Amino acid sequence: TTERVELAVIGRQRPAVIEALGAEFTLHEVAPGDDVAAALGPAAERVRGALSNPMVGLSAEVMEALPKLEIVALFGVGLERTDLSTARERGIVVTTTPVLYEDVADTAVALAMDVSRRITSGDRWVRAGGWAAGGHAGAGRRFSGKRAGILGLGRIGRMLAKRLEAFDMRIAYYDPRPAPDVDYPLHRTGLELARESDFLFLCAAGGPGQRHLVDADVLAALGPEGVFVNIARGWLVDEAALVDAVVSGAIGGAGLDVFDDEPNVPQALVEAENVVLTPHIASNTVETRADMDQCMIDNIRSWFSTGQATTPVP
Ligand code: 8YV
Repeated sequence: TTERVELAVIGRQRPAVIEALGAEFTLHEVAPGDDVAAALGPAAERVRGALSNPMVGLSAEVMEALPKLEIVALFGVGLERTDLSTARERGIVVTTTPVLYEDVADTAVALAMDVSRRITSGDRWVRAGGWAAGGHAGAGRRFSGKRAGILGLGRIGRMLAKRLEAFDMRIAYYDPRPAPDVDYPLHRTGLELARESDFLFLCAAGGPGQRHLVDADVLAALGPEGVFVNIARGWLVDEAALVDAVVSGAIGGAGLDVFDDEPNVPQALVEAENVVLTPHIASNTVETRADMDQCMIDNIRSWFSTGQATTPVP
């Protein structure tokens, strides 16, 4: 009999992934927050693959606890909690699911338009009976034709730009690595970009040193008519400064899919009328989740049958 390859399942994974891989591999599920080495016991010595997600990732400590680890498959694209340098040293392959960019870009458009045209706010008002009571809905601000600033012109930023072009927006960007193949004006800093934007979209992947990339100064530069959208990561923003900016009117509004301490959202944001809040759903469509499932399954299967992953991090 051939021994089955053993995999550690870190954090919650989708049933379709568990079912498909469980038919071919021996899975050891580790509950979120549990010590991986302790939870796996002697199996830690045998585990050759790990499944995780970007918000949990795979730390150097966990890699250390898994001496035979060959591959880490992440359900998503964020790499900030996975120790890439340890993985590189050990020759561990890290894979992501690079199939979600369109949905995330769509969500950025939806949030920006929702805030500026007061869609969710209007919905609340209709449901609360404000319209039937004979009131007048307050005016929003135009979305089309405005100046869009994209902070981080990676794959999400580029797909967002393409969508915003259809709304006749004037697009500019800031990225520490300038993109030679685009015509959009590049600003030297995020602050400068914010100053020249009506809508500021945070699309940065976020590496070391990017914490609070968007701070009080950037928000002040965006200004009282400006709208800030975040579909990247909460920790890239000084959330206390964002709360201040929204409450004081230093910015016009914000559309936020990600937060510093998910699932906790600051109460001041919950109470703010000029803010739209979504629960980290930018990539959460039936179609994309199914593609992400398949991507993860393909990477693991392919690695253990051919020695090649399908979507490794370069
Ligand atoms: C997912 C994400 O919602 O890809 C990422 O980095 O943050 C999102 O796509 C998340 O990874 C689900 O675990």
